[in-house]
Amino acid sequence: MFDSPHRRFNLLTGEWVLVSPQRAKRPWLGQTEKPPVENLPQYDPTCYLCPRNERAGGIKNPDYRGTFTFDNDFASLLPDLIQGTHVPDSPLLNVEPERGICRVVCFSPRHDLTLPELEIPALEGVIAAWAEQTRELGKKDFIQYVQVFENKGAMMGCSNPHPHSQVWASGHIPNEPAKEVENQKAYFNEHGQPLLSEYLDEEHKHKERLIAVNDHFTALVPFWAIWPFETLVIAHRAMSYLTDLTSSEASGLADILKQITTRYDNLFEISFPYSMGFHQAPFDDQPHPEWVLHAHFYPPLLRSASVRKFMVGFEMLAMPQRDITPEIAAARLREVPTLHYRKR
Ligand code: H2U
Ligand code: ZN
Repeated sequence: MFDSPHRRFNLLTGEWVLVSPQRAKRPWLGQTEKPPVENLPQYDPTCYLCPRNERAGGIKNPDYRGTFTFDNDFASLLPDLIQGTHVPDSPLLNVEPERGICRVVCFSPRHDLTLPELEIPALEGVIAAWAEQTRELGKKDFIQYVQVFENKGAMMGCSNPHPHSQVWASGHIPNEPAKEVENQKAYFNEHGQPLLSEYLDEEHKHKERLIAVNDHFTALVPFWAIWPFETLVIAHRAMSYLTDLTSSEASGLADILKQITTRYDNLFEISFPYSMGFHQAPFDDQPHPEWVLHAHFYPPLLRSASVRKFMVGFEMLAMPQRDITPEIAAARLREVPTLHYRKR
């Protein structure tokens, strides 16, 4: 069945993806990408994220040693309630004001180290910083959702190789988490168990989509993956927020993040681009027994370091489509060495 065109259902979003395995061998004469720059300096005097350097607006970064978090100087969301937003007098022109807070979390003072190259204690520090931002922003009365994410690589529109992530906290629940709330709630109400816990058990029975497993987390290629090497990192215990992680679970998450990003880099022996982020439950003053903390990795690369997948045409107008099957993608990610190529 997995050799011919079929569609698979994404339990989290309630949407279908078209899989066309027979198409994986088509020739490519289209755009190719430049490989990411290797051999970056440990400190770059022109980088706005390196310690002691100046950012836009003249603020100077401290001489930080671990992680460093600051308010985004070009924030997309602002905390102040602006009175007098122009509201068109028509139900067809629907608009509401949106408030929020945007921050940048630098992973390390080192300009040249990415997640897979950080040692476990440094990764635990990054997870602690994300959890602290979640705690601090999630308790504000005008915040309903805290989105932690990393854009990595120029291909994903990341403006600076200095390892960093972002936190956007917003007054409304954004589209993707909103779909996940709805679908996880519906499943929990019907089955009395969290959707992702049951899905995880199912994947552990089949094993063919698993990439990395430890006591507290599993990384796998989801059955309904859209991006060629998309992965999902799922907590073994149903929890709502990064702040719910025990210290051994946080160490387990650090280990899984290191394993999955190392495998990504080793796949084409480049610093692998992606957008990744955590999906936590909303801060809407309701219990979320349906929620299982998880992270999505969406990498754009398809068959080599220089050929990316474009979400165009049928994908834009109809539905997402992929060529190589999630099972083949998982096998390729399992095949690569576990030691980072730059350490070999
Ligand atoms: P990305 O490259 O991942 O998009 O993130 C960089 C962020 O850093 C971006 O959101 C912010 C940009 O607004 N930034 C500052 O806050 N201060 C600066 O001096 C430059 C960039
Ligand atoms: Zn830097």
